[in-house]
Amino acid sequence: MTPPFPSLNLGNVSEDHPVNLDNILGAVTYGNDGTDFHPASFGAVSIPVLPKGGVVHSAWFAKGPFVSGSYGSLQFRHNENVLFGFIALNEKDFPPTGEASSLQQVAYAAYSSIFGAIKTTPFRNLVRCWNYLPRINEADSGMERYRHFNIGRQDAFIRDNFSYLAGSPSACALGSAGSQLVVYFMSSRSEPIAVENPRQISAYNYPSIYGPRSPNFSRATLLQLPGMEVLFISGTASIIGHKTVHHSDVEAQTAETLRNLEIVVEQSNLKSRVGGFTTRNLFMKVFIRHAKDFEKVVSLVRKHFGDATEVTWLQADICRSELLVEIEAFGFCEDVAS
Ligand code: 3EB
Repeated sequence: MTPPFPSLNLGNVSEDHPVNLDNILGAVTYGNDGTDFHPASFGAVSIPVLPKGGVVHSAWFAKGPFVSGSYGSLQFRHNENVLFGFIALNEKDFPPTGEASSLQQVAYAAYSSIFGAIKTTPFRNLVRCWNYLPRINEADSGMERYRHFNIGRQDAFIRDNFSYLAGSPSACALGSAGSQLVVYFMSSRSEPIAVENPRQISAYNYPSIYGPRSPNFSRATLLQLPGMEVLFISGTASIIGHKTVHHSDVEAQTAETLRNLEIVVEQSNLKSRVGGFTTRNLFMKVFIRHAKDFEKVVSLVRKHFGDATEVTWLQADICRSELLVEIEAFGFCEDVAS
């Protein structure tokens, strides 16, 4: 599926089919083998590809000319409208102190770098963040590591004066292998519009039973680009209100997740200029906790969306131990007036 709108597009590229690097804003390599890079790839996310392993280079296509830059170890590349950035930090470089765990510190450092970097550019609106952290559901000093991550992330937003409540970027947070926190992101010159899901309490308002600091993300963000509007849907799961529903039932969780996706697209259309987003032409990443559930999830997702939706299937831990599936999506619609 190739949308006819040129400003921004997502797709998987392979080394077998060399693509014009002049058309790629940035790419990230998913898969087991961190050695297999595409020349456009900024780095690796250590998450297995389903069903057969291998690697997927997930690329953002955009119109050049591009300008590349760095800020400490953070790498970025931008055109006139959007900036793509990538940072990977090693927890071992942040020994725990009495105040903060390694993961809390590394999350704070990664986000401080992101804010520092985008403040040196005109792309100061954080639109979308992708977070990958090792051993996401493991406990550290009696608290789940994901919750340590949430403290460091929110601290950085507060310190750098970025909105951590309404107006937060869309995001996802998954478990990965290795010892690095990997965060990549998109930021923009113009301000995105945040979208929430009325079936769910906004994540930034989750009660403290999910940790001392709420995760700061919006359910989706909308961005106007020349000739098109784009939609970044956050990791979406089987959550109603603030509660996980359908414990231990991957099919019911998948069905609930699909309903949540439908609602987020509906809500996005209410806030969009054109209102032409549909769930029939999304680019999705589906994260499945247990590889054994692959067939069940594929069959429900395919039944729901048909074949127009381009899906990358990945196996990952999800940020609540009872969640078995999470789906994120990118959508687009033509906007001739912009
Ligand atoms: C949820 O809805 C599931 O911490 O950035 C989804 C998307 C989830 C993003 C994040 C977490 C994040 O709460 C988890």
